[in-house]
Amino acid sequence: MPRNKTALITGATSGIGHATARLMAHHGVRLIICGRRQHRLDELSEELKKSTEVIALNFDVRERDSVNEAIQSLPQEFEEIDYLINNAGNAHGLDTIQSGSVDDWDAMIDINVKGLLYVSKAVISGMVNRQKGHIINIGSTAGKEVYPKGNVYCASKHAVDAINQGMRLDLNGHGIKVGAINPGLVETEFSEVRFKGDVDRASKVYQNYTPLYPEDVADIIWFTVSRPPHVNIADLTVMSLDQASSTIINKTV
Ligand code: NDP
Ligand code: 8X3
Repeated sequence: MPRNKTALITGATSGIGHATARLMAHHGVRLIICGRRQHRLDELSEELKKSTEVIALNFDVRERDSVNEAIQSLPQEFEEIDYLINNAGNAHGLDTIQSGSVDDWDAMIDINVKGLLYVSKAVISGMVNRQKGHIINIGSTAGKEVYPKGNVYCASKHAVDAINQGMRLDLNGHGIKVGAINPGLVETEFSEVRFKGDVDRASKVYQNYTPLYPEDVADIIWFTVSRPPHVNIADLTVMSLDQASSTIINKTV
């Protein structure tokens, strides 16, 4: 009997990654859930173990050695990763280029760009050896356009867009699907992180219109991995009905 598919999801402790882990568990996918908040990894593992096999890996995607050690520590039965969901990431701050914090810039480049590369590097070699796999890079509408005060976050997501294209070119002919999903505004902990724990300010980002919810993006990720073997969703942008661009949102007030 063929074994169930195995997915490695970064940023599974919250938002889009958390919803994706739940949906994949529902479909019987074996899961490697990743994040830094151990209590969240423990809670999610307990929940998902009722429907599938789960391993939790605690590492910071910025730490190249930790990334490699964590992925190399996987038991044999989890070594063959079919789906890599490169989702971990955040915005840090919303400031003009002249007032932005260099620490915030470092965080966004180190996590959203370099972290994604470190995890990909650790997983792609096995995919190339097996000549199969599927990588989904979570980009953003911020990787397709630039909005005021979005400067470095937008740059990091434009980098994800370029990396997604580059991966697809280089992995062509190796049986590995590569595609990006670029959501607009999704109500998660994203804005709480961007505004450094200011919950009031964060909640206002999603008020007076209907944003996307993490489950909406999880559904699309599932659609993407469940296409026939010859179909690769290369690049998909999704916004809520109320959003037309990063700055045009149909708000009631
Ligand atoms: P959340 O803040 O809810 O989730 C972010 C996840 O990333 C958490 O699980 C967090 O886990 C993980 N993470 C953050 N930093 C690190 C790190 N240094 N090392 C390891 N894991 C890390 O946000 P979303 O679910 O919204 O974001 C997920 C992805 O979707 C991001 O790439 C984001 O840019 C993208 N996106 C979000 C949109 C939105 O409007 N929400 C729209 C478009 C794209 P932990 O803290 O436990 O490490
Ligand atoms: C997250 C969406 O518009 O806040 O990538 O940058 S936005």
